[in-house]
Amino acid sequence: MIHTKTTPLRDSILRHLTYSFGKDPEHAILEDWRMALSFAVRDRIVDAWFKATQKTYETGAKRVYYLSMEFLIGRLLEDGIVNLELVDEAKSALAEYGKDYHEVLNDEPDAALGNGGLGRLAACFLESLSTIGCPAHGYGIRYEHGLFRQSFVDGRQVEMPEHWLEQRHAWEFERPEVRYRIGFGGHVDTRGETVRWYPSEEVEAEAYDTPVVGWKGRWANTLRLWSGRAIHPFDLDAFNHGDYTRAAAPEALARTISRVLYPDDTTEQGKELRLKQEYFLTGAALRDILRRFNNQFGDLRRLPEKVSIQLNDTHPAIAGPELVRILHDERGLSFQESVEIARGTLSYTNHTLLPEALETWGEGLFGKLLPRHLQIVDQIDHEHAKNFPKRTQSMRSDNLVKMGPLSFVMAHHVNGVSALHTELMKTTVFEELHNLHPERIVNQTNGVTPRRWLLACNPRLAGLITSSIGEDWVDDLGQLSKLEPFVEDAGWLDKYSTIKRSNKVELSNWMSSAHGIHADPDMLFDVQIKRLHEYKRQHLNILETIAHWLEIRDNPNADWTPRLKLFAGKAAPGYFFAKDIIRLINDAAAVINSDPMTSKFLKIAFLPNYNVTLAERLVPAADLSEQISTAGKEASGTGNMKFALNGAPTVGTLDGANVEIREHVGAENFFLFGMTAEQVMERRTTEAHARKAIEADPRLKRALDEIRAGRFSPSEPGRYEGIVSNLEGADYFLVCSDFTDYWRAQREVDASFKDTLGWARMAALNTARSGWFSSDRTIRGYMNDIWKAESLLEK
Ligand code: 475
Repeated sequence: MIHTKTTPLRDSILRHLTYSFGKDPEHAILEDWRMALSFAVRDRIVDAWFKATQKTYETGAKRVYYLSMEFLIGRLLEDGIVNLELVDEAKSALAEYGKDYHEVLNDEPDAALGNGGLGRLAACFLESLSTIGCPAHGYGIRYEHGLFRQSFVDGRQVEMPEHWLEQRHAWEFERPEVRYRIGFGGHVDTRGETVRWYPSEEVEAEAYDTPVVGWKGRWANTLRLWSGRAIHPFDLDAFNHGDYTRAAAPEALARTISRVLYPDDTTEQGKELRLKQEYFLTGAALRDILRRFNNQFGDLRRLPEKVSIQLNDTHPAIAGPELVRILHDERGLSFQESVEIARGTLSYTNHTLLPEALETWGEGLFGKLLPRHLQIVDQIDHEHAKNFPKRTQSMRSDNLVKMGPLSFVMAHHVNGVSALHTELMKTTVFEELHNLHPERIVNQTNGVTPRRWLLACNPRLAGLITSSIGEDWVDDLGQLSKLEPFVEDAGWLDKYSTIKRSNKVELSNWMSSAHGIHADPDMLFDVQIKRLHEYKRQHLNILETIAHWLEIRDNPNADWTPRLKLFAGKAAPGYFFAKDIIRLINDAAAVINSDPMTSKFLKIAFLPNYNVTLAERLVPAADLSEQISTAGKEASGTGNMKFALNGAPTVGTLDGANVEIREHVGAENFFLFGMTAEQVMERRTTEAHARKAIEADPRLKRALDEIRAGRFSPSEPGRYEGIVSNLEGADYFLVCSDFTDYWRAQREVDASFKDTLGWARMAALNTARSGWFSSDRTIRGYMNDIWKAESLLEK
């Protein structure tokens, strides 16, 4: 083995620039430098990767497989540099060549192979699995186009295709030798006991591997993404007949499967191509898992002992019937035993209770694409009904295949992602199944990786923490509690606030150069960044902002706390209500930002194209974290954790992990408002709840009246009639009912922010008490309670 660790980074960069990219320093463009640095870092990751793989084979340890349709990994270069502790060396090496470290890092495209929370969680989990040294693979799809790029035209969201592979990508290894055939359609042949599926269409899944390195490079796991290709890529006969379109058709068709990520977050569309993608991922992953298992252990009865497969939501739920099909139809085990082995191997995470997110497939479509799987689902359901004759809920009713109940029945554990969400699962969607299988549901509250979400994105704060308590917090985040005594030291608090202020200056400079948005770093930076959704209630935020603006205008000489309202987030292209909310925020920003009477006190900015990289800029600079979903709707949230960790107190409802954040940081360091999940359910049954709330609060009424009158859309006064009448009418997400208390909480924020020292103390306590929200803690929870897997670093 070549010992790259002993080669200085600067030599390795130059070697790659020369021999991997054929450039000398004089002619290298920025991308060449970025690639050369990436390859130099990658060499060292590969060393760790080989060692980890070898140890996994040697010990015969259990392996964990995380199946997910999304991995929102973002950029990888800084992650690698930080985890290998190469920051200083990389900076000085580039400086020797006259290159700026940050400029080189900024050249990397952001890999947006996910929509939001679920995909980003999968990425944090991969990093934590490597930090902990748990042998694991992530399996996903190598989408050619990730989540669309968002821009605004006249305040409206416009979507453009994203093309992260257009620039050179440094991190993946193509594995042309790792290919599997994935079939669709066709017919099922039954001869006595022998059942065989003969698909009518086949595509090939080809593997691409990305190593994922953990803290200090002690371990590295693999993210294996599948790309679609044709088995016979080129129809020579068609070509010879001059039909060039038909000649290229097989290739185009097969590639369509991994062409694009569906941009719908928490809404289910029931599209044929989506089901194909789900089976493509799952089928390829299972073949790969079984091949590896076979080589090492052989006896399929040992599968649950050596393999744990986690299903990230129901998207890969076809794994249940597919595993049964392979074990029973192809390997000859009894149906019963096949089901038991599959269940011993599979576990399922639920990420949302929203009814529109629960996946179902029409049996016609499902049976057309996966005829054998439909039979197997029916049989699984039938056996389950036999064991539980009183059962009323089925995975096969209303001519549908219901992936939630299927996942539940085929998993040995089912988990929610925050304490509240897990309890609600037991009393809502999975009530009956939970009563039949009371041991199955467990909780694993989400977490975030402190390497990316503190050490890398907030180096100033990370530096202060390390100089105060040492560096062990980086992979043992609970140690942040050692900061508590410092919080009583005014000198230390001053350092803490100076850091926040520097982060705000840095963000302001970037906003001004990248977007021409000028922000005063002395304002309170109030941040709401997440997907646009009615349940997340960005419209509650903008309504309060408008009401506040009107009040400032009534009394422009009062001592208002200056605030910058920052928004970012994408709306699903077909979610018109959410797109209207974006436009309303942009329209309100245009009017309010140009009001000379209020501009000292209030500004609004909606930053376009929210992604992981933008979050890394915003989180360290935030003063206030907006987590204002209707209680009972946000399964967990993970942005909420990133903000608390980086010293932005929350204004929020008792929803998802907010509940646990408040318990950890202390009620006095959290701005709570709004109804509880129970009160929400109760309030929905109250007649005309919205009208009553509006009548009771003149501020709310005035804000709604101004929107309706076209104050923010003078050229088209009726533009927001849809939003206003929704809020006055059904208001399913109870924006009006929670408005008054939200307003009160925001005025409490204003008052608290004026007390500079008190605010710094509150922010610092948020940091000191957020140690529990590390994804390392979450992954250890999965390892102990669900996977029964071990770390190979502690052996
Ligand atoms: C929750 N995405 C957050 C986060 O657990 C939670 C659904 C269907 C298709 C594509 N994407 C989805 C989600 O359901 C999702 O992102 N859910 C989120 O998972 C991690 O913190 O509360 O909304």
